[in-house]
Amino acid sequence: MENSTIAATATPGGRGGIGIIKISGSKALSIASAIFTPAESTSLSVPAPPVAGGPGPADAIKSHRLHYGHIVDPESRRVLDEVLLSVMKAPRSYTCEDVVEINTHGGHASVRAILDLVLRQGARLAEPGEFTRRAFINGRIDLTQAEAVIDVINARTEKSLHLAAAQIRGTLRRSVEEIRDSLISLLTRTEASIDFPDDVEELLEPEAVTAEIDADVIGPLQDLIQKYTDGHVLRDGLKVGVVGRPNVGKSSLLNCMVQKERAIVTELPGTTRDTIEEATTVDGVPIILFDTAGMHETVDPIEQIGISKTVENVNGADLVLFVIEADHPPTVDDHQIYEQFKHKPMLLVVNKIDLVDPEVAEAVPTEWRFAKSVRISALYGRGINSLKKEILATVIGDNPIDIESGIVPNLRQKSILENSLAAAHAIRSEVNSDIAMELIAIHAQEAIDSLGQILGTNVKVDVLDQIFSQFCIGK
Ligand SMILES: Nc1nc2c(ncn2[C@@H]2O[C@H](COP(=O)(O)OP(=O)(O)OP(=O)(O)O)[C@@H](O)[C@H]2O)c(=O)[nH]1
Ligand SMILES: [Mg+2]
Repeated sequence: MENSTIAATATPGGRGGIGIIKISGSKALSIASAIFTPAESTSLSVPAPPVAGGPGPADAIKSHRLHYGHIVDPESRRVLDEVLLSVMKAPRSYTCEDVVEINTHGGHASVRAILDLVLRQGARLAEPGEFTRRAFINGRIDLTQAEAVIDVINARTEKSLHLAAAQIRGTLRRSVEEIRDSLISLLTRTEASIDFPDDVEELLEPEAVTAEIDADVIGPLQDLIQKYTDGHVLRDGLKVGVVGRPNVGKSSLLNCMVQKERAIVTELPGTTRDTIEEATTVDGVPIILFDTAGMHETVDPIEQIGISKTVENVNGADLVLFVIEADHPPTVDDHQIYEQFKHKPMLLVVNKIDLVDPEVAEAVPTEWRFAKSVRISALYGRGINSLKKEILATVIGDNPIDIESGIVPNLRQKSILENSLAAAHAIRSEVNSDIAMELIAIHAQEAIDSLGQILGTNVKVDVLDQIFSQFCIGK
């Protein structure tokens, strides 16, 4: 266990109904005793035994209760605020350490003053994610569950929340543990056959072992990797870049999709100079839309910077919406934009259909290849629902995301799963090629160690630093 006692504000800064200051560590109870005055003398403590050297007031604080009273600065005797204080003694707490939470009136000054007082009493300010990191270090949760805490905090839709909540309950952990157990069993038998070569036939009969690796290791690993591909957009959001010539209606489309006047729209070409990002939700899937500077040949240095930013941002998107005008045949600039992004999944969005005869289909160059083309009027909000449907269909396909299983690995976990899969394939080919048992053992150990990095059993400190730095302070 860590020795230092940490403290932080657990609620967002600014004005609010309540603000919560969280303290965790061996001094949490004594700090609480020093600064909290219960409204009734009996509410914080049971009477302390009068034995010299016996337990002090902190030991006598009742756990898993809410205590009503005031925070009083012990030096100045000044009352800082009226509060509710909750106490959760180790190990039955979030961090498995003594935890105290002070519920104060939300407001910058009150929360700040109490946190300062707590720090003056010997706590130190918590690092981002340090409470959750302690829950992990102290063995209450594994690393998949710790990472799911970030996902819960970041969840933008009910579906994303459902996935994160399932992962906190340990769905991914259980799948990974099952695969690891199979590998451990294989490793044990491999090591036994190294020690007792006469029993190899019986311990590692190639056909049976191959079938076993396929069913218990390779299949489940492939399944988990596929689940990332199918479902990561629910957690990470779908990045959709809107590109096109100046004035085709990209900003109008963004505004229409997010239903607010987010980007400036004018009849002047070159209105949008910078990439504008806005989030929305389609059918429970978070979508992050990027409106971009109109692309064309230009000598204007500001526009040129905007255009190179467009290319950079849109290259990182999951899907490109290429907007053209229904009332203009494609221009040289349109062709160049198509060439620039044709390597990406792309939808053609024909805008301004209100300006053309609905019976006449616009000319689209035959060499242009798109997942689909959708006709819209961003000005009048026509075709937007079909466009939303096509966005999801293009990226997710016809199969709805299986959120019931509750398992979608994140990018870190997925690349570890891929390493484990490579090691599992290596075991499979060794088993079938009569090569030394030692090599099978090495690959099995490799796969076991990889999976341990998902669970956090053998993960490096810098990886942990990187994971927990994504948290907010106070979690
Ligand atoms: N008639 C019609 N006009 C539209 C439609 N969509 C956009 N416009 C108009 O087209 C003009 C340009 O719209 P914007 O949304 O600013 O175009 P943009 O592609 O963002 O332009 P830049 O930022 O300059 O690259 C504005 O006058 C819009 O009102 C549409 O569906 N129909
Ligand atoms: Mg614009």
